[in-house]
Amino acid sequence: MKLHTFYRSTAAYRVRIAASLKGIPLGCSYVHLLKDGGQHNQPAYRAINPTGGVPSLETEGDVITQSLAILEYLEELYPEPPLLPRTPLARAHAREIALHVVADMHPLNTPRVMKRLAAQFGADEEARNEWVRIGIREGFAGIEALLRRLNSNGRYCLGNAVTLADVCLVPQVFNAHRFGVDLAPYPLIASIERNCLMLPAFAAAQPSAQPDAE
Ligand SMILES: N[C@@H](CCC(=O)N[C@@H](CS)C(=O)NCC(=O)O)C(=O)O
Repeated sequence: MKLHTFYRSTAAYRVRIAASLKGIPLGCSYVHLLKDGGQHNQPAYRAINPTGGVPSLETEGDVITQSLAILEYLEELYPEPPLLPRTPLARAHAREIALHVVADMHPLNTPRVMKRLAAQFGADEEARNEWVRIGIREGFAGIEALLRRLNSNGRYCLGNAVTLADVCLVPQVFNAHRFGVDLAPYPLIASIERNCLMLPAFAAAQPSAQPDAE
């Protein structure tokens, strides 16, 4: 399997965490999202992923795009350790937290949105960074409340086993650090991130541990 990745892509980071937890050997191809006008915009990468995002996973002579689809594929192929809990309700909650990040929060802070804010609305770097911070604060306020309501009292989002929820949440916390969001109002999110990063699989998947890190 070959993962097309960029070290600080939070969507690729999700896949790296899952592969690392499950011990799946991945070859990597590095796609720099800023160099050369964005290597993901070059014809060679568009031939792999016509929508132009990372990650993409080459497997079985085919390509899967969308991190959540890749995560579910890896889960089905390598069920151990499971990223989806046993009961339907807990599985729904794992997907619920994951989707708050993947579908609601992350799409607001991709490079293509940053570019559009600058080109169409003249937003300078500080305005764009504040846009990212506001989105993260709003999203994390909601997720923190959900985690409180789930009241799992564990080390991770849903108790004491890592799930899809943690795999998606931790990369978004990386973005929060990157843009200088204060995590004090979100103590559950902050402690879940700390606990996850103590696990070697999470540590190995971090942006700073990637060969293409700058
Ligand atoms: N929903 C997609 C998001 C893919 C995506 O937008 N990835 C970002 C990097 S985190 C990207 O490649 N963006 C390119 C751009 O915005 O131009 C997924 O989960 O895989």
